[in-house]
Amino acid sequence: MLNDNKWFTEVYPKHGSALSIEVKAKLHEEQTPFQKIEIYDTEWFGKLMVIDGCTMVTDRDNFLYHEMMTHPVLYTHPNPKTVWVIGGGDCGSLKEVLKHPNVESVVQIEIDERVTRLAELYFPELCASNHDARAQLLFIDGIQWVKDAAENSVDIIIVDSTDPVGPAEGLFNQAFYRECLRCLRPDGILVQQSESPLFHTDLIASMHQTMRAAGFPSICSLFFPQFIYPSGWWSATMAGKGDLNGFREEAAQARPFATQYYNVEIHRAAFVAPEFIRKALT
Ligand code: AG3
Repeated sequence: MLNDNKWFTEVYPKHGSALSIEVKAKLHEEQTPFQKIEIYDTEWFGKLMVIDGCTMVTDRDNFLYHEMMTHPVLYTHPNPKTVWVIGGGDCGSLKEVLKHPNVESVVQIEIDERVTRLAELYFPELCASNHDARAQLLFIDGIQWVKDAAENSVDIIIVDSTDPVGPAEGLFNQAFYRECLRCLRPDGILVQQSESPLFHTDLIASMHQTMRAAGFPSICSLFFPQFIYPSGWWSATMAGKGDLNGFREEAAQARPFATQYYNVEIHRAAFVAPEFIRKALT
């Protein structure tokens, strides 16, 4: 059995399973007005951030999630210039978006400033682009931000949130999607982390329904591995104001930056839905 002092464990009570990561030490723990944040140093994954008992990022494997939350949507949109990241306080998505030279401005709207301050301390690599002149970091409620924003004011909205409970719950409903649709310009795309295809199939199906009901004409999900999240397999769901068929393959092939996971073939393959997901979506 695992010695509790040496392992961080996230238990998935509804799915009769758990994930353990061997840790060297707990480096930090605090309760913010929004949530409990813990930072660990691990044996193999580098630093680990945990929020309310749920794994968020490690040095070792965050590239999978952050590349797949950003590059597929940025190479699907015909000409993305302005991007909002809702949540994303560790700044990993922000950093990937800023790799795109044609992007002119990125606003990150994170409700809990402590996530970003701790990321700056413990995950400096993820925060390496925080001072890019195109980046703006706000610490306010993303739901309110979208409500207050002008219509037709953004090309891409990336919702990089925690699970759909607690502070993130209001990011998964029709009212929020309607506001996003209103803020997006004509070719605009919303992309949102949408949990595990295996454990949360119903959530993915209900997101598709709710996005459609909110008025988005095209919706599709993409899939990628993520060891530290429940089931080790994760997804993101895109909702387009226009169609989502415009993969700018040549631009993706000629991307002027390095990636560890994303490439043209991964992009195409990621959108292939397994049979049980197709069924759940019909
Ligand atoms: N956002 C998705 C976290 C969901 C993890 N869920 C869990 N461990 N139960 C992560 C933020 C990365 N920028």
